[in-house]
Amino acid sequence: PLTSRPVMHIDKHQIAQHNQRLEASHGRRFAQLAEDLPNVEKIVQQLNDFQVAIPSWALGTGGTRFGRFSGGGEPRNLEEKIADIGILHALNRSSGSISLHIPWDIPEDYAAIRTLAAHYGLVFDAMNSNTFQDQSGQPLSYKFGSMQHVDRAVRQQAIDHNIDVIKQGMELGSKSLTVWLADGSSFPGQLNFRKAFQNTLECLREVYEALPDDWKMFVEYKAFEPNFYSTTVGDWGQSLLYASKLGEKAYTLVDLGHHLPNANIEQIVALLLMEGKLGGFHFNDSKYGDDDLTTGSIKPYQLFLIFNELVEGMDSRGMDHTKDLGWMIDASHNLKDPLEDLVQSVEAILVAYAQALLVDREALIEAQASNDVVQAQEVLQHAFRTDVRPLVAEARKRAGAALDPLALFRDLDVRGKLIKERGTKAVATGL
Ligand code: AOS
Ligand code: ZN
Ligand code: ZN
Ligand code: ZN
Repeated sequence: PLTSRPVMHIDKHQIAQHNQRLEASHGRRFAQLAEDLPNVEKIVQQLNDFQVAIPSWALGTGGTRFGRFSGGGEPRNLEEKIADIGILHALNRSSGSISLHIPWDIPEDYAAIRTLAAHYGLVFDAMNSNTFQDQSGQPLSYKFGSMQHVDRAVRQQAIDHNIDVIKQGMELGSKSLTVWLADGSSFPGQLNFRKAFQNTLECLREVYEALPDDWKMFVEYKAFEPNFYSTTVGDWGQSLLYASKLGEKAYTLVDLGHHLPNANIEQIVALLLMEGKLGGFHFNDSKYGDDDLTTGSIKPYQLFLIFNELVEGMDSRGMDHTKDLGWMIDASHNLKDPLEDLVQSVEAILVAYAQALLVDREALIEAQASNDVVQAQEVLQHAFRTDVRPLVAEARKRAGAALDPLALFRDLDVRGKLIKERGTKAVATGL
């Protein structure tokens, strides 16, 4: 129930004032860039339409297994998580949806939660199930896996949970279920790989059967962690195998941090798209493993190359950039203010997308057809090295958002106000 309306919110006047201050310098930089771009209006519109979902678990300070250092003012419940994303969306108008995690976010009153989200202009993105932890009062343990488990009763519990998550999502207007399984083994001999796969497939099938017709199921893969010898949905091949066997509503989900080092993610994306089996993304960045760092903070060129494949592949299949794939951030913030980190991540995603939209497709096709390796590289790097930030800022301005969301966040002392409203008490959130 909406007992208290949050005190902290950003209004149109604050944004207009902020934009007015920056307008002269922004206008100059945008005009200069626009002069050289034939299709600038179209690109700005595409940037305007692009929305990235925010996971409910990314709004508090994350941690590692060694510790967690809370920053204060963190959301204490689902209502406050929605309010935080409302703040973010007011600043950038590019993060108009929230992805819930069950059971971390069980709504008490679905209608009230829907109303609150709508108040901020937010909708509900993919629902996330959790069979990687034991919840208090849960009859059977997931210590040795969930859907892969040797005991049918444990598998049934995992199936039931996922079906329950679908039902909760239906109440909220969500249209997809993301299944990430921690299942696997940490020592050779622990698992029969084939049986683990078959058990998992059988469980996913039962969940798939419960999926409404207009829903999608995303099968997320991950190379390792928490298991360190094998993972039962360990790579895109295994995920694609499950998704293909399940049916047309099942897709592979790519989390950028879930590959072995140096994997060519852009090639994976291209082939999954070709097969019509790419479902969506979890954006983040990493140096080593599932580091869950700010998107674009470590390997911005890789992010651009991924978007380059996305734009090329989606356009060649006639797909809608805004609706046909699930775009979500999946990050954890150990050092930064979570909201500032998310502002940076959304910006990085839009920058990479804008750069990909700039790629001269015809020139690239020509270079490829004539084996002109040098020219092919030039075409891509020309787009990547263009400073597209004025395009992204212009798109924000036209959407009624802030030219510089991070600066406005700080000018308004949003975090200070949230701390006043909510206190400094640490609130444990997700992973
Ligand atoms: C775990 O490593 C995966 O990235 C999941 O997508 C996600 O972090 C988890 O489901 C959060 O609950
Ligand atoms: Zn993920
Ligand atoms: Zn992950
Ligand atoms: Zn991650």
